[in-house]
Amino acid sequence: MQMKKIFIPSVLGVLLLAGLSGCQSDGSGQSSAEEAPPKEKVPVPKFERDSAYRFVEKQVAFGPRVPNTDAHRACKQWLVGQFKGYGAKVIEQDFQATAYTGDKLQATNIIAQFNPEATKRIVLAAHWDSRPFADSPINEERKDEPILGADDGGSGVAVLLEVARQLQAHPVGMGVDIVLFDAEDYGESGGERAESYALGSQYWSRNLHVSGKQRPKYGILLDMVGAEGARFPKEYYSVQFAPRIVNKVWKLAQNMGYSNYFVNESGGGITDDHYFVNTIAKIPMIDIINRQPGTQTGFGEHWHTHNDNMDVIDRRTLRAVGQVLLAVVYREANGDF
Ligand code: AHN
Ligand code: ZN
Repeated sequence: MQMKKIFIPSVLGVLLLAGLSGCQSDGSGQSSAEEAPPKEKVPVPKFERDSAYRFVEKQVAFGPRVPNTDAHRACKQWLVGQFKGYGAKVIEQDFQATAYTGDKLQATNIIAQFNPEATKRIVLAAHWDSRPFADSPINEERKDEPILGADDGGSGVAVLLEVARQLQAHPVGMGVDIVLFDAEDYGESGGERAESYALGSQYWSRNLHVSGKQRPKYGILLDMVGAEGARFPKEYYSVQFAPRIVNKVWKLAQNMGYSNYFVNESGGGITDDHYFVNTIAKIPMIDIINRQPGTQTGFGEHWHTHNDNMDVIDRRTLRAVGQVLLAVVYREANGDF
């Protein structure tokens, strides 16, 4: 395997460098017989949890990002500007969707491409809209008002923004498509109609921004990845559609010391954005999603309530997820994932 020479000087100071010396020659032109063949460790940038935390704060400061509102439009402009600032090619995939309420939603999937020409690609996703109501069955107050969605929406986007910032600082030899789906959370609660959710990912899956050789090999969806004490069991549809990816990501996370978050358990199926990417686009995509066994909803207590604000966000959770994601990306690019 080749070292990427241009990569090394700019990043030496900040990378997790374990094993880099294994690639260096002693000048003799031959390796000693006793030494095991040098196993090259992949340098992975450090995920800055404070930066990710600020990205959650920034989104929440716009107010609820509900389609057809000023906050939604303003946040979109900010997100597009951030990705452009990180050197990504940005596609605003506008679409109109009809919600189960009959509301016509003006919506936009935001796509940030790194190395847009590369044929080896993966996709990282989250939803950037927030829910127009606080209709959790355990919530009694202001049920018809939109939520801030610090965790439900904000956290996944924040992690991906920090990943994008690292992709600019430490260019990677592979294509990465970051896709922020819109209109995920305008769905009917408690209903049988799960397809009332995830309108943006349904649209994207029928109108991919890439085709042919540039289709992503697989994808990773983040949903509610910012709360204190988050637990990520292996979500059922992820295991059905992309078992190898699930198992590799969880094993990697556990080896990195994050087994408190990436628990070795099977979780129930969630009709989340990845469900439609798997079934419509036929791209294997897993979902990293916080499930809490002790609660009535199976999600965090703050889920679809007005408590989904900055108070529930824990930098350590953001970092665990973000650092695992960076490890996946940089290892995959090196053929070591
Ligand atoms: C359903 O409840 C059918 N899907 C949940 C997906 C979701 C909502 N993720 C965050 N908010
Ligand atoms: Zn939600």
